[in-house]
Amino acid sequence: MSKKTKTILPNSDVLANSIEAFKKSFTDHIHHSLARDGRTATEHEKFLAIAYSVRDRLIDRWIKTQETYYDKDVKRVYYLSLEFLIGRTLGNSVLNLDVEGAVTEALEEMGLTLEELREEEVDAGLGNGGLGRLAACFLDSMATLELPATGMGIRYEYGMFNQKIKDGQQEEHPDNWLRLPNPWEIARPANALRIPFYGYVVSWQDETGKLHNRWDTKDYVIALPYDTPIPGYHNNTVNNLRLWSARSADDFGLAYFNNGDYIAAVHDMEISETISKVLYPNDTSMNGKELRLKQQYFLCSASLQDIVNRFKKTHGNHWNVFPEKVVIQLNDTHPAISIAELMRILLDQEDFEWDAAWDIVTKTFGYTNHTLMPEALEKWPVSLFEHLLPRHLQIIYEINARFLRTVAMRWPGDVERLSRMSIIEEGSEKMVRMAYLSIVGSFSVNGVAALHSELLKTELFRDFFELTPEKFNNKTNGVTPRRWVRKSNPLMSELISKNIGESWVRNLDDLKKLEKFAADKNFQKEFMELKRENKKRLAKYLQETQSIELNLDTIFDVQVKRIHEYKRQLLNVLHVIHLYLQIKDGKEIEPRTVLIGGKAAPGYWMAKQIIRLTNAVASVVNSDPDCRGKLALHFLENYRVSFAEKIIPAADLSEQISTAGTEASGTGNMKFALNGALTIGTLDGANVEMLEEAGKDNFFIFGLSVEQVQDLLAKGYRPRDFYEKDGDLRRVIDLIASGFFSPDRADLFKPVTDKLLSSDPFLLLADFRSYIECQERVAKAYTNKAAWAKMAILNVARMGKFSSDRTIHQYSEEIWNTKPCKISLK
Ligand code: 26Q
Repeated sequence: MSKKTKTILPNSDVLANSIEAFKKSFTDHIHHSLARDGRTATEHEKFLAIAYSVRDRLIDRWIKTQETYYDKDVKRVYYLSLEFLIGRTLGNSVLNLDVEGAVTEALEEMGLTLEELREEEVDAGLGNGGLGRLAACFLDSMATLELPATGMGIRYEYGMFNQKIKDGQQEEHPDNWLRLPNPWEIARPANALRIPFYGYVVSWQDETGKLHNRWDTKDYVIALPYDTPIPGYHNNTVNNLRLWSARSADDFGLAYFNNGDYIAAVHDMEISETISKVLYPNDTSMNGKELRLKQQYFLCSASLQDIVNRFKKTHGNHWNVFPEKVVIQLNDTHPAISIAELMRILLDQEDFEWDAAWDIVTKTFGYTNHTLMPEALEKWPVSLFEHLLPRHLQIIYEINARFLRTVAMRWPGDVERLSRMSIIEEGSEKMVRMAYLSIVGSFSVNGVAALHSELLKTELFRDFFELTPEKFNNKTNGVTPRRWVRKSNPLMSELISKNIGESWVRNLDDLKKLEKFAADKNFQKEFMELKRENKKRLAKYLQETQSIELNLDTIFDVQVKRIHEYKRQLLNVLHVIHLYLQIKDGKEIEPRTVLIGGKAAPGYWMAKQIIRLTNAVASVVNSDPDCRGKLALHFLENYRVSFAEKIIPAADLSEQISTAGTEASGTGNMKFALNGALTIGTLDGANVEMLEEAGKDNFFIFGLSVEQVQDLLAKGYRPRDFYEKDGDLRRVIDLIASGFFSPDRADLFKPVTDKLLSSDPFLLLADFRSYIECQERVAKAYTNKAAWAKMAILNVARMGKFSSDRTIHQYSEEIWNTKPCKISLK
């Protein structure tokens, strides 16, 4: 868009936000976009028609936003991520556009409901869990704060798999989410780019003796961008999420075509399109497959070409201002090859000298780390790089050589340190350490909660912190209050707004004003009533979709998140078995419904065993008449964003029980607390900061601290000692080991108990007693409804810090140096 081109604004009459205008849009789309009439349109087509009607109203703001950024030549932030776990979009767009009333009324006048049509939308499940959902919350906050931001990712044809439980075990089913049209995306074939792979490096010297390199390759894939509008809350900003889809190059099979093997040529074209075919479903252990590295480079190359093209359109070759106009945030190390890619562009295409190029690169990138687990740290074989990205490997070697020289100067003779800090790990198979590349190539390195960021400095990246302490900082995660409170919990939102006004949706700290109602009997009553309504809504949904019957008069004790040993769903199950034994002993317990949900990585055997054990215990407990009305356990199938929106508002108790020092932050913990659940948790990740905000009287903390965990491991942890000392623990473990929960295969869960007794790397047995006692305090607290309500209300009132608006404000001020840009529609 040049300054001279005038934006052509559509007929404002058509796009008014009145009830009548929405009705007209809807029927127009049923007719002209979907070729149906009111009688033949399916429910899904009705969803599409209202989605198109809403999208129409985003378009002029979207165009205007992008035009304003260009005209004002603002500094932009690009958020690069292999995952954007968006979920559904209709409800969110309707809310942010402030057309909820009109859309609801328009649909009602046509005999439809927004709530029902919303259920027709399939989740955009383009992420695994926390990291992907964080990226989605950040998009909402960046648009709400009017920041010139663009998300860049991959348009996977298959997102996170759909989970089915068959005979108690997880089955993975492909998520073919694009089988139905995606009304939110717009393909931009005009902006497609070529992505090279493989080939070799050609080097030559010019007359002056300067060495030049060029990456020569015949293998290309086309990156086709699809844009999705990201509206801010009640403002005119509509940012862009650009997702790249792989297409074969037109001339791909030229050799075949020339030989007349047309069919073979078309068949081969398929192969290049596999790059964006499927999301890798593992979220902790890294998966060293070539296709994954291809996906990463595909995203990085496409995004950087796009970023550089946009920069050059305004600034030509004035590269010195690049870092003043562009900042790129790396969502973990997954897009870290961007660092080598920008170097390659500057050196080989823009003819830069090394130092000048490196100066620009290291002023451009920020890196966010999301994990302390060593097995999740990305490492790629040098041999794979050599084959796929030979020029990048050369550049990484040069970055490393120069970097190690600075280390050697600072610590002369410390060869140990050089090998520890090297970007290239030596060994039988040489590896590229992506985290070290990210640290060296970035001006900012951040963790995602205070504790996590401290541990990065003192443990994982200690050497790097010693060298460049100024790079290290913390940005505690947050969640968007629009989706996770205002939209998912309309009843609580209404109660809050009725008492303190609506400002909290944008300024979540305003929830503080609820403190004065915490002891108010009336408010407490309304608060507990709406919680019960939310429990009823969940119960109805579970009844309809999974034939699960819930008892509303029990504590809803919920743990939903990816299944991983470090998150300790197994500790939760041990507690359920303990309660079961209590009931069998004739003891009275506070009635409880334990809900556990989440996906296991398909190749993670132990995580799948935990699901299987949960279902096995559930079937015993739920069918035992002694447990009726007292204890129930259910595994919730296919946990995903849209399901979370129903589960979280219904929870009384939120389980955040990872071993201290393992969960970087957690974000589900924040969502639960903001929805009026109390937390039972360890001193891990963001729990520490939530406790600080809520106060220790309003938080159920148990277990070893990070220091205590470290001490115990240092002096030699012997889980069997805990087993032998604790009779309750012994009974629970023995019951599982005896085959009680697997009568057809008595040894089925032996590997689970054996691991607990032999190594127990996540210290379940060490924390068992403390957990049980804490759960007893929870049960006791729940008997006093007024006291419970007060604690829950205080939690809501004091969780303002955990808005992703606060997080993004800090990224913007402390890392990006970006400024808000108001969008005017005039
Ligand atoms: C890496 C290489 C190859 C294949 C897959 C991966 C991969 C993919 C996803 C590795 C890790 C992930 C996801 C990590 C993740 O979700 N981490 C979570 O991030 C949240 C947001 O910061 C935190 O709140 C959680 O504590 C953290 O576990």
